[in-house]
Amino acid sequence: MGSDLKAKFLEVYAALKSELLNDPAFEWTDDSRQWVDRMLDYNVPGGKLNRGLSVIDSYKFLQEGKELTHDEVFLACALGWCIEWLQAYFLVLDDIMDSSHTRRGQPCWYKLPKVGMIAVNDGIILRNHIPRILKKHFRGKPYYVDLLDLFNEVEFQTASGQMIDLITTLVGEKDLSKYSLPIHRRIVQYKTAYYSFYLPVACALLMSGENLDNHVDVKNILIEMGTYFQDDYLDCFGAPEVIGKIGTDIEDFKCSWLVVKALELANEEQKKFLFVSEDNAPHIYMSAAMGNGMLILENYGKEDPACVAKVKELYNTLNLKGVFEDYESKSYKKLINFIEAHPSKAVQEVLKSFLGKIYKRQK
Ligand code: DMA
Ligand code: MG
Ligand code: MG
Ligand code: MG
Repeated sequence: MGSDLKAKFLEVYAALKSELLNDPAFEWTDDSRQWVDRMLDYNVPGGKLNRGLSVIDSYKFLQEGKELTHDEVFLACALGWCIEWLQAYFLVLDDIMDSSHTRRGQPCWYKLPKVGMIAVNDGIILRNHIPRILKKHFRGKPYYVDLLDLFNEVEFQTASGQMIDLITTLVGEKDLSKYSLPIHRRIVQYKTAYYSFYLPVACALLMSGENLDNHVDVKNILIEMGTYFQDDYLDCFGAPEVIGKIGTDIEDFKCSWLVVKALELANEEQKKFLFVSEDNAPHIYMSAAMGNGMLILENYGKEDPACVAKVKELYNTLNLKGVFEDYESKSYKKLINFIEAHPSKAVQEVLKSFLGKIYKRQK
């Protein structure tokens, strides 16, 4: 994908932003317009833009090499931006809920002194921009209703994923016996796979005049992909200057792939090393495999950097890096086999292009 396309994509961002800042449904003042302008620039375009750009990419594959018209490029970009807006909305709120510090190489929006909890309403504004963009540019299209329905469905799935991600960590019920691979997969499937993997391709399919009910197989492969390629590994082992954020999964007691694996692989001694407190008082701990215990963790889910370091130390002792790489390459092979079994070459291209972007990614 050329930098031309990215430049075009960013041009469309400027056009959409300008429409939103002049939305006739609101009586704008200089202050309010400036606020939204700044809020959008801070939160919407600063990411990798993979999801947004994938709409155009996928749409091209589905047109099988046919040159796209100006109008088609604009519409595909606009749908791409709707996904980026959706992500910005979820991330602004996610960073508050996860007590995160940085995002995309800058402080999280809510961390700015002038913003604080205004960020909650900004999240709602971001979310409201999506149907406004869709109405302005897609109202007359035969697939308009399906598009609205798609965004609604995916938003619901994502919010539900966020809900289970959050309630799994409830303080006072720090029971690690529920931290299993199936629960982890369920969280990732809902909180990221639908909006990151399925949504861009579904947008391209709708624009191509397809009925989504006829593409359940594509959806299943994409969800499978999204479930394997989560960012939990990067949260812990990614370089903050590369991923643009400081991971907080350990502090937040998240049901991350790493802790699930650690519970699966650690022997009793390693757990003791990890879970015994400073004063060496004995604590009860049980492995997830034992299934019924309350695990009192001394180090997981604590703000203290020394505790976080101990957790990472155990991850290293267990060679979770190597375990992840192995898991990643096995998942890749499995997905390639799924994809190559698909009857349509164009769909295969869409799926392979997606997989290529995420395999062995550093950010
Ligand atoms: C974020 O999950 C999910 C959505 C819907 C944006 P996360 O908290 O694992 O993301 P990150 O690690 O980027 O904060
Ligand atoms: Mg987060
Ligand atoms: Mg989160
Ligand atoms: Mg994460």
